Amino acid sequence: MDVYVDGKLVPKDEASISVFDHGLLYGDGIFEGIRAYNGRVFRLDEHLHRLYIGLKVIKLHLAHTPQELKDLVIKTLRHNGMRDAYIRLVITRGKGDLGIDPRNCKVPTVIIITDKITLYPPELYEKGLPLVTVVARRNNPEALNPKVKSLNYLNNILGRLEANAVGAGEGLMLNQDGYVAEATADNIFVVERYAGRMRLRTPPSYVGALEGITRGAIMELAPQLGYEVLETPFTRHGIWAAEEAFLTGTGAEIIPVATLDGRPVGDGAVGPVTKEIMREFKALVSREGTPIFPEEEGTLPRTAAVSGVRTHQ
Ligand code: PXG
Repeated sequence: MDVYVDGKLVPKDEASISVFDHGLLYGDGIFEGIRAYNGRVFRLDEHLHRLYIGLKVIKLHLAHTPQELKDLVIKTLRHNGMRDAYIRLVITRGKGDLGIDPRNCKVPTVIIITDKITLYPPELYEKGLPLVTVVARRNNPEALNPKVKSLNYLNNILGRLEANAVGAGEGLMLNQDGYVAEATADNIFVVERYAGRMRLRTPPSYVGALEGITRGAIMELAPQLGYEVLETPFTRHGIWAAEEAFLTGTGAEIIPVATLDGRPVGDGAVGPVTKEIMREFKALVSREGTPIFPEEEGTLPRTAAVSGVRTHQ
């Protein structure tokens, strides 16, 4: 597997950047985690959109246009002959000197890694994962907005260390006011019963959550399946009171939550709404996406939609 770095594709063991790169020295940069399923990159334009907004916020000017970057991602996947991949796109401020001033960095570093995917163990998708509330609060949006997928992940890593210490699958992060923000690397949804029907709720991004691409896909998909989605703040009470809860992320996809802080969510089993959303999300990723090998289009059988839900593209 070759890695794209600084304009070249090099074997992964030789891929390197300078120790003076400000991505390393200060976490000064933006990244994306993207998935390819069976020869198609899921929501590549949405990932690039989020990336370019992040770059704009941190005033990191990249000479590449989104289309050029998109072409480079596809080129790297084609070069490596990869149909299923976890793609890590990293843009750093580039090489500078030992001062934090970004003006020392003349050329941004562009890295594209296309690797295999490591998933949560399959039994967690069948039984749900144990989630624990961590003491570390999610970054205050006034300090570093969690909407920016920056190379500064220490806030989340501190949360993950707490979750790991008690053997939990993920850590639930609250914001400064005690509202549920997100998990350390995933967004959260609850399924609640209201007026005899089930509906979904997820924290709005202003509470302190990344606007996840998977979250966005679920917010589009759920209404097509007849579930209203509310984007309003809730505390842990909203999880205690919920029938079901699940996490969403590019790596995890949709993963059910079995317990919060040792207490079952709903009846503790994976609920029917979560199961339906998991199934429909699988169908969605297999029917849409940017083709890596467009010459195959029309010859490849596209997996049929499970429920005939409208396609995105
Ligand atoms: N919140 C945070 C803090 C994240 O880092 C998500 C939510 C979900 O967003 P997406 O756009 O992926 O639906 C993320 C994404 C990993 C890994 O290797 C983490 C993410 C994505 C891919 C892999 O742990 N986090």
